[in-house]
Amino acid sequence: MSETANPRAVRPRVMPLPHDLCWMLSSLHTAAAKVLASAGAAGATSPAGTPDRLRPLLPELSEAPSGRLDYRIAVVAPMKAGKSTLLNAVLSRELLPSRGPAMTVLPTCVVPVAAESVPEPVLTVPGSTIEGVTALAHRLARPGHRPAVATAVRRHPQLAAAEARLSGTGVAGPPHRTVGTRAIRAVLAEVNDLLRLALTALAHEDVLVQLPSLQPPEVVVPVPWMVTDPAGGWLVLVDTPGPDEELPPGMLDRFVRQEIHRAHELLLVTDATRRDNEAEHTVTRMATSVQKPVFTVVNRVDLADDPRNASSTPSQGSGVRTAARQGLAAASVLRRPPDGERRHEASAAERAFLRTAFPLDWEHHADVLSGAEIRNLARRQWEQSGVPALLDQLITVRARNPGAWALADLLSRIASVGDPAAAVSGRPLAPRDGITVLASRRQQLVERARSLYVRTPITWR
Ligand SMILES: Nc1nc2c(ncn2[C@@H]2O[C@H](COP(=O)(O)OP(=O)(O)O)[C@@H](O)[C@H]2O)c(=O)[nH]1
Ligand SMILES: [Mg+2]
Repeated sequence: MSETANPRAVRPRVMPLPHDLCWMLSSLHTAAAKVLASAGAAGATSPAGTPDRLRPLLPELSEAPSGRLDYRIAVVAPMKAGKSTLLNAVLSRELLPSRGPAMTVLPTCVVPVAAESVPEPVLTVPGSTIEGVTALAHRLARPGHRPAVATAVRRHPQLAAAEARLSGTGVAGPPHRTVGTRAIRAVLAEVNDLLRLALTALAHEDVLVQLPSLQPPEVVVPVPWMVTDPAGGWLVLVDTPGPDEELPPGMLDRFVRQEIHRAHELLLVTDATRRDNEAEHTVTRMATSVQKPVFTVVNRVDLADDPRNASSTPSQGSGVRTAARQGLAAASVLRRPPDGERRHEASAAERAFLRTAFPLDWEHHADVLSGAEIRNLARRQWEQSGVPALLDQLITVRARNPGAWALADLLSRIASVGDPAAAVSGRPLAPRDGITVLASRRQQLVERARSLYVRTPITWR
């Protein structure tokens, strides 16, 4: 794989998990491989179904001894609940495209890192995704498809820019690598608009079959709340499309299901202004049908007419209430501009913030308030937005030690396949039986990890 096709190539190198854990993980992997190798052999005593449950864990188990693991949190929600805006608020910059009409089609991975290690966000689009998107653009540009494209744009005027790019000379896919917030937002918007145009104009063709093979682009983003780079791996936050009211039902569900399946944990965003609707039920069902922790955010509380709606946190797991747009506007003012960032960009952030804080007379406030006063107001709005609570309760603790969180998850999944007590009754296991060895190595790892991460609120099982 070429360097530019590999998103991990731009992640900063991080400290691996402690050496003895890596060594123990290596022997755990060996034990698991032995259980699988002996499965089906005459006299094998594995509990029924063990190989089938263990086999899917083998890729992760073979990766684990490297000591650098991803911990994935998928952000799921009905469309327009504010997923992209909420992630932007967490990142303190307007990085992921967001707007009134539906935007996100392709999931996008975000890897937060310390501001010191990467000066500006870097987007990498995997080679296979570039090829897939370019092929779709070529198909859309064929003269035979023009009427369908024109009809799609009449229905969704926000896709006019995507149509215009098709009629230029030489249809090009997205670049492998893009640096800088604004350029990244533009590339992601172009990719998502093109895919939406393809889904709308070529709905009768096999576009849907191709879509799930597109790999998510990945952005490595410096964030103000990380002082040092993560340890033991990387936190990956995944922005997903919502079940979409502007596309036929179920069209993007496969993307969402795929990301829910790959995630360790889910961040479920609901809309305080539109509770109890079908889209919310669909997403909640998807999220709760898998046995994964769910953290819930009720967003847009600034717009909720009914304070009872605004104050309700859903029944699943823990949660917070947010006003993501307000949080993002405040964070954009508070983020220290990197050296060389032009002054007019800072004042654009201040104007955008004042618009959210004083919708009716923001221009007056822009005239009379000093920069320091605006920052003070932004600080207060940031605190009230609920985004700091989301950072405190869910994100920063995982971002510090993503490897340990991923390890805890892996070990608990192995527990369910490697428990000797689950052996078929009446066939006691010999002490050297593979599954017993696997279970005891797993237990040793749990005990060692528990003592190493005693200050981290991880449940080791
Ligand atoms: N008033 C208000 N608007 C919001 C909030 N969060 C998002 N929005 C707006 O809702 C629209 C859709 O947001 P977006 O993040 O694209 O939603 P997504 O489809 O879930 O990713 C955008 O116009 C956002 O500016 C919020 O907390 N309050
Ligand atoms: Mg979105």
